[in-house]
Amino acid sequence: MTLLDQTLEDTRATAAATGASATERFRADKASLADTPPERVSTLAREVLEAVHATIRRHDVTYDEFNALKAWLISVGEDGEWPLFLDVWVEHVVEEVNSAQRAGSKGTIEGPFYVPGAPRGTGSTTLSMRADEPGTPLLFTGTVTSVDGTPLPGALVEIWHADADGFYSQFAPDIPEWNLRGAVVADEDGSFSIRTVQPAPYQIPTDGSCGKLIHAAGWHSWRPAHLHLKVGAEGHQLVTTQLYFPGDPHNDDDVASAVKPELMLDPRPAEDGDGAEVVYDFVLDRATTEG
Ligand code: MBD
Ligand code: FE
Repeated sequence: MTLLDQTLEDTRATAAATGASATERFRADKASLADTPPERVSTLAREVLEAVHATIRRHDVTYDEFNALKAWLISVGEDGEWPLFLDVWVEHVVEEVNSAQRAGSKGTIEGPFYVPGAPRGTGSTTLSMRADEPGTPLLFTGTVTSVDGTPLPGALVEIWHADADGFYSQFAPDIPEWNLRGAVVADEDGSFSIRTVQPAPYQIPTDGSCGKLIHAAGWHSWRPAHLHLKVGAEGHQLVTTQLYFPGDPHNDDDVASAVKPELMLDPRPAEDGDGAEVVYDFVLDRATTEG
């Protein structure tokens, strides 16, 4: 590779660069091991392995196929794409079983690109963005209340999303650190207001191991355009969610299976004529008292 190729390469959001950032992020925030009793570890590991064995028997898997799997698993790690793989193809079921008891706002998967500690405003905020940030302006307002209807002043609404080219700051090169990432503290009446731009649909990197699987299986690599949010308040359960835009061709076949009808926005042309505005209210379940 020449120096010029190297430079061109470095300015793109390669699978390996994105994967390395996502892996580092995961290790910093979440990699402490759950204290799982050996009986449960044994049951879960055995059942996963039994499912693999059953698939091999049902389809008479060959040694060539077994070796292709080994090579692919090795490369997922080398590309740093385990966070991507697990969040795209597994997390939605973990979210499903862990939110089944909730009465308040629906959540969905977090995905690999959340970063804690984004700049924060009070009541209303404009997300940090470049002077020439591409995309349709979006005014997003709403309230945060408890399941009994009580407004939750001081609730924290965190938001992060891709830009109008489908890239996330801190996971793609040449984007300012906190671009399109921010948080707002709800007012006395539980209301908040966020100015941003509409994100583009997100494509899983095609040059990495997850992309290779998608290509080999004849699947597609797209997530519909979405806003990510975490909404939390004292004494209440944190909701991690995503909101989607009507009309996106991938709302019905999200590669990450994370769309729910309750998460569809209803944007209208903005009153000031510039872009779109949308209202979405969050309802939080009370924190459970038992651990
Ligand atoms: C994303 O933006 C995302 O939200 C998920 C779940 C996986 C990959 C990229
Ligand atoms: Fe995302």
